[in-house]
Parts: sequence; C-alpha cells; structure tokens
Amino acid sequence: MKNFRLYVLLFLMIPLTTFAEDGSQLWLRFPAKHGISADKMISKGNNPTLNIAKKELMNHWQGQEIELRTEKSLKNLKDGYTIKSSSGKIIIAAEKEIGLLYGVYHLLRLQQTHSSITNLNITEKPSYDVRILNHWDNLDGTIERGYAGHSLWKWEDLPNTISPRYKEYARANASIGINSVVLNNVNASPNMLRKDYLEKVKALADIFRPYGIKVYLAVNFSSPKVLDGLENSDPLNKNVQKWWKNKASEIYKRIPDFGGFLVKANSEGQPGPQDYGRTHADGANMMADALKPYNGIVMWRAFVYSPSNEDRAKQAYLEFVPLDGKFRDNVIIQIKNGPIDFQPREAFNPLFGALKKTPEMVEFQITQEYLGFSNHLVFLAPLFKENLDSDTHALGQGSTIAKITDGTLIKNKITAIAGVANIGEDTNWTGHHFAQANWYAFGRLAWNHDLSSEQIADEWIKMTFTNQQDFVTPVKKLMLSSRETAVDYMMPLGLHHIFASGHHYGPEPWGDYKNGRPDWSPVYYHKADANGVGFDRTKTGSNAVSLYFPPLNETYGNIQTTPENLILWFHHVPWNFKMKDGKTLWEELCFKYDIGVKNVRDYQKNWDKLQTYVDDERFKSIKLKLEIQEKDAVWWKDACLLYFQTFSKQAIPNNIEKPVHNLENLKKIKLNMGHHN
Ligand code: BDP
Repeated sequence: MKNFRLYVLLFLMIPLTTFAEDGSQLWLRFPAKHGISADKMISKGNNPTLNIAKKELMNHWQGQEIELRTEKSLKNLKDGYTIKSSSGKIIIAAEKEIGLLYGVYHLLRLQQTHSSITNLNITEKPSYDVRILNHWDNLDGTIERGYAGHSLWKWEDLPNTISPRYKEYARANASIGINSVVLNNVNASPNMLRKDYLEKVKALADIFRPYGIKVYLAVNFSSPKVLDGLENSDPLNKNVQKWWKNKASEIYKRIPDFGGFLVKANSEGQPGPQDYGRTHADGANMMADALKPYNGIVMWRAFVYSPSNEDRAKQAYLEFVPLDGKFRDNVIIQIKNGPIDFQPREAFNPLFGALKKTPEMVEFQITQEYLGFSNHLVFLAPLFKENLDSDTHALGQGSTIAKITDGTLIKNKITAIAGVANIGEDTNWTGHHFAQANWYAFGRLAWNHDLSSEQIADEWIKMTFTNQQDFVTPVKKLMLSSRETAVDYMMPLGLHHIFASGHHYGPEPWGDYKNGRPDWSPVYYHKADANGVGFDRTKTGSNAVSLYFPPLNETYGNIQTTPENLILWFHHVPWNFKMKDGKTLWEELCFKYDIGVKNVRDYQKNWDKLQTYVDDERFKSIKLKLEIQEKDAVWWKDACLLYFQTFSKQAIPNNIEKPVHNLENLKKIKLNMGHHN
C-alpha cells in the first residue's frame, strides 16, 4: 500500500517536474526544437559575442538561411543593426558584433511572437547609449528595496565560484538591449572599492562582456578616508584627487572597459562634497578627472534634499541649476522621474530641461518600492512613458523629456537612462511573474522610447505566456490599466507619499513624525485640514510651479487648468471643489479609491477565466498575488477614506462600498519590514 502511494505520488510528480513553468526562463521561451544548422549560417569571425549570436540561432532559429555581417558603414546606428530579407536569406548587419547579437534577439522575438518574417527591412538605432540597470544590492547579500529574494551576486563565493545565473542574467539583459549595470547600492559601502572586491567585480565583468554589458559601481564619497585613512575626502584636497586617480587606474587594469561611477552624495545621510563646503560640481569633477583617461563617466544623482523649510519638490532644482555648465563633459546628472521619490504618480521633475549645458538622464524605479512590492501587479510601461512623453517646454513646445535626454534637442556627449532593478535570486527573478514585464519594459524603452506600452505588453505576453489571442487580449487590457488602478487605490488625484514609514508598503496617511524628519511624514505631503487636502505649490504656497517652463507654470499654477490627476500635487483643494465630472472633490476621492478596488476584483475574475491558457504553477502564483492585492487595495481605500473623512466630515456616498475596517484598528497595524525612511 505504501509503495503504491509512492508510485502514485511519483507519477503525479512527473508532469510537474517535466513541465514545471517556474518563470525562470523569463521571456526567453524559444522552441525546444533545434535551430538552424551551422552550414545555413554565414558569418566571418570568431568573436565571443558573435559566437553567442550564432549559438542562439543554432539553438532556436527555425527559419531560413541567415547571414551575419559587420559593416563599418553602419557606424551611425551605434550598436543598432539592420535586418533585411534578400533572395531567400536574411541578412543581419551591424557595425559591431553586439549589434548582430541584438539583431538576432530581434529576429527571435519576431519568431516567438508569430510576427511576419518575410520581406524584412528593419533598421534599429538605440534611443540611448547607456541603458543601465541600477542594482541596489548590498555586499552582505541583502537588497535595498528588493522584493525578489537576496542579491544575485554571491560576493562571498566570487571570484572563484561563478553562479550559472550570472550568464542567464546577462543574456536576458542583452535580449532587450540593456548594456550597462551598476552592481551595488547607491548607499554604497566604501568596501566596494577594496582590492578583493574589485577582483570579484572583474569576474562579473568578464562574464558580462560578451553580452555587451559594461559594469559600473556606486561609490561612497568618503572612500579615501574610510578605506585608506586619508585626512579627509575633500574633493579639492590633492591627496584625495590622487587617491581617486590611483583607484581608477587600479580598476581599469582589471576591467579595461569599466563604465564609471554612480554617486549619491549629500543625500539621506550619505557623505559628499558639501561636507567640506564644496559643491556637487567639485565632487563630480574630481571623479570625472580620474575616469577621463579611460573614457569612464560619472553619473551624479540629483536626488538630494534635506529637512529644511524648502519644499522637497524644489530642492534638486535649486541645488543643480546654479551649477549648470560647471561639470566636466564626462558627467551626467541622473534625475528621478519625479521631484519627490518614485511615487505612484508624480508631476515630472522640473529639473528636466533646466540644465542646458549639462547632460541629464532619467532614473526610473523598476522595483516596486511604492507600488506594493512584488505582491501587486502593476505594469510600469505607462508610468515610464508618461514621464518620457512629458513636454517640459524647455526649448519650446515638443521638448519632451525623451527628446531632452536622448540628444535630439540638447546635443549631449553622453545619453543614458537608468532603472533601479527589481531582480533577485528568486527562481522567477522578480518575485511576481508580472514584474518581469517591468524589467522587460525598461529595457525595450531604453532601446526605443517611441514604443508604445501596448506594443511592449503585447510582445512580453506572447513571449512569456502564449500567442493565443484569447489570452493576449484580456491580459494586455489588464496590464495596461494596472498602473492607473494602483494610483486609484493608493494615491489618486495627485496625492503622494502617504505610505507607512520605513518600508513603504501600506497606508499611513495619519503619519506625523514629529520627532523624526517632518519631510518623511505623510501629513507633510497631503496637508489635510477642515478646508481641504493637497500641497499648495502655487504662489500662495511653496511656488514650486514657478520652476516649470511657461506655459506649464501657469497651467499648474491655476487650479482650473491643472490636470485633475495632479490636482492635489499642486493645490490645496477645498473638499467641496467641483471636479470636471460634477462631483465634489470629496466624492471624487471616494469614487477613485472605490474604482481602484473594483478594478483589482475584475483582474481576479479575468485571471480566473484564463486558467486553461496558463500552466498551473504560474496560474496559481499569480492568483494568490491578486488575492493579496485585492486585500491591500481595500486596506488602502478604507485607511485613506476613513482618515480623510475626519477632516471632510462628509459621508461616503451611497453608491460606494462602505469601509469594512475601522480606522483605530488600521492605525495599530505595524508591519515589521524594517528600513529607515
Ligand atoms: C528612496 C528609498 C531609499 C533609497 C533612496 C535613493 O526609500 O531606500 O536609498 O530612494 O534613491 O526611494 O537614494
């Protein structure tokens, strides 16, 4: 009997083990059959990158003969490529081998998404030169704001033991055009620059190189003092300058194509040039000079703010605009999409377009610090696009952030775009299966910011799940609305930063950290009172609207012309203010929270209907996550409405689901998730 049970058990396990769909393959689910044979592939040379391209074709390409060709004349495409059909075969051409590899992944994508592969005439040129992931990984294996397990980098085992996932990671990045990575947290440990760690970094760089990926490091400004006992880390101190020069030479000896440094200075307690009365430009230039002989760059973050009387949304602008023109030409200013901090929706950062002589790059957050971690399904392409497509008016109409940063309007020597990675050692890499789509979307938009969210979702769904239209259509719909849904159940109408302190998971609009930093308090951001709610950033308030170029300063400065999805970002709005649909602000707020919850419930119903199209493992995992998302959405709605109701003193409209929680109980919830701010 016992044996029989064992057999039954084993029998049941066969399909599971054979067909397990654990998400580890990401979007790279090419047919298991063999690909093209070597004699159907024409290519000269035997370069490691080219060899990967050929191997991918031999393993996965089911179509006709292919020629891979490097052509000097294609230099203007940078690491782009052309794919052309020509008398029965397909020719992929590029200036460099990496372009050929990108072309191969493009072709495999066409095959995987059942797109036409006849009469091809494709020319691709990347929007940005540096398409970079920022890992916020610590040397102890934890990840700041990481929700997919521990760090992929096994620092203790490196450089001798090499995890097979390093290569898989590099391949996944190459498949979407990501060509750079910062390995460590912006809150950087000085130890990152120790000799033994540089050996480890070199090991990773060697693995990534054939996939076209350059390694960068986040550096701690105090490194000279902390690591080697210098008297200080003052950027104008000759010894300090020399220290950085030596460090650069030490790095480039090991890693000749090392990318450069990412620096968070004088922000949230990190050291920086201002500790010595110097400017951000002094600090950045010192490092830029050290990296210059090797063509390295400095990505200097504009995410600086301190607890002062000045509106946090203005601080980066006020700090950096006076420094325009003072930076070396191998410095680029890395700016978060919004002026606060990766909120579900922010106005764009007014610093975009304000620096005319200094290259600027956008930093997005792929990891969902403020969007339900790896529990909530939130497709971020619409958020990224909303920012890139925002018209700053800096150089007249049409000065979108995309065009300001990609070299179209301001001729930058360096163009770049960064995304804070959501990758960890979880089997499915990102915790939530759908969070893979955000890694994918970042890469695709870094390559081509003109792609639509819809096209990206379409590709990703087909590659990751199935081409069956009955699956693709509803899932696409769900993904495309998911970001707005999250905004609705968390922070509609321009509300922001009303998260529980520290971990930033749930709601805490009542948070008022009198003994901590007021600028980390939710009440600082929503300013609810008997009259209304919202942050007055007009002339009568902080006047942050004045930092925007005309006509946006007027548009945002006037409550009637401010887009309603940002109304509480820019205005303190009376509870009975009439919204465009005729509702009062209070009613609209109730309606928004409610619709957010309803949408998540719809996602659940729709997902359930799709069971037959998805393997069991992923189906169940996603179903469970949606259950959490639904509970959280109700939690958000109840917490925010019950709390704001104590100010509005108005009833929740009848057609809106009544809160199921009680405010006093909600206030008692304390999640033990650590973290400082
Ligand atoms: C905030 C995070 C914090 C980061 C910081 C940053 O809460 O953990 O260190 O941004 O970007 O979003 O430097």
